[in-house]
Amino acid sequence: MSSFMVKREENESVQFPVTQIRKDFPILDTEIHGRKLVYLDNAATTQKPVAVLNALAWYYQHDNANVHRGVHTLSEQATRAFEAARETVRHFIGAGHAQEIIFVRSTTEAINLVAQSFARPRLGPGDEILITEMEHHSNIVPWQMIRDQTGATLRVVPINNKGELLMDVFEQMVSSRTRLVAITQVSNALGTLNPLREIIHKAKSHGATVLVDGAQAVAHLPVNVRDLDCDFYAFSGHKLYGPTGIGILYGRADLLESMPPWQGGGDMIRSVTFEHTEYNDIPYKFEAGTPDIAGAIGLAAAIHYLESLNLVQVHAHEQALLSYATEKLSGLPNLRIIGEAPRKSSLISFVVDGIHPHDIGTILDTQGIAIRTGHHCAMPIMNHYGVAATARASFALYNTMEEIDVLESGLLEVMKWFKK
Ligand code: C6P
Repeated sequence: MSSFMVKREENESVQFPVTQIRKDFPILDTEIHGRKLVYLDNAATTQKPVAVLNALAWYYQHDNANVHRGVHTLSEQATRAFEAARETVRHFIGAGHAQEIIFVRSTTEAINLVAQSFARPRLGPGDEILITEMEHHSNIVPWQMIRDQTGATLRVVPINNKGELLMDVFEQMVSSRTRLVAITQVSNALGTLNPLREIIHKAKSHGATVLVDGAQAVAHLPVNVRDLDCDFYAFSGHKLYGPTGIGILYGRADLLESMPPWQGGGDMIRSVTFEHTEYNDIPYKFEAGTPDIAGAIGLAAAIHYLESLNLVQVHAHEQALLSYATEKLSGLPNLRIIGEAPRKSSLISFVVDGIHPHDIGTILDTQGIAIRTGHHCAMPIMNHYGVAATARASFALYNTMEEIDVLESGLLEVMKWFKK
């Protein structure tokens, strides 16, 4: 079954062209240990389509120059392409203005920017930052640093054993003391899709600012930051079929205007004397130094590619993969799925009694199957479930039902191997 029907509306089915799509990703033809690669580590990073590889090569072959600096033609071409990429991102996430899109290195850098530039100057003793038990370390450690730097309190909304946020506890915890709610849209360790609208609405009714970690969401479901009504939204290009080294911070213009820059250097200034520096406008105020120009252009190419496929259909395809994988893996002996929230995005974490996740990952690799094993930079989640690590298969738009069958057989092999 290399392509199959996905339900888009109740009465409408469309063929998701996965066989065709796979041809856009040359790396998927790779053999690993003599077996066809089955790449199921997409939550760590996605593979890149030819459109992205070509955009990078084209930029370096035809347009390469520094941006915002030169009057020469190449610099103007590079600047045009870089700013067009910003506009592509703006449109993709439904932001109101291109100046609300800041190019950063990654989700991690985006969150640290908000921590240091938004939270640090504003927060003090008595103020509270609310995060959740299912956050990635990138959305925990920067807030611990702010807690230590400002005297604010860091509070953590717990989850239940299915991996859902305890919304009643959240409602009790959020108050007029809550200055910031920083929450993931999709958990990278559990797959849980959080009820963001409800959370943002509640947080805002208490006057809190909301940052959404969209690292695991933006490649899998349509995102509109204005519909969500979040204040900040962070994501990484490399989980969205784009290059590594480029990420996005969306921030509401009025908030960005009110925030000091967090790094100084070229491009973020209007004028400099030894006595005084006048900062540039947003977004440049937050983009000190030469940016990852090729990365931004590659990210825009990835977004155009994804938009050409229709994210609603991509989401339906990945949901079909997730339910098929859940059904298959649930049937395997001694395998326990970690994270069984009713609303999940495209990944499945699991443990097998008596077999360390690293052994599962290593043996699957000998069969050409790439999954991730470990704590997934979400150690508090591991603590919640009393495990040191999990194995995780995560899906992308180019994965197929056959690959899930291969994963299932691979896991049966691993289990046989350990019975010997
Ligand atoms: N999760 C994973 O395998 P960076 O490294 O900055 O691109 O993304 C950080 C990050 C932030 N939030 C969430 C929810 C994430 O999943 C990640 C990255 C990878 O799960 C690498 S640990």
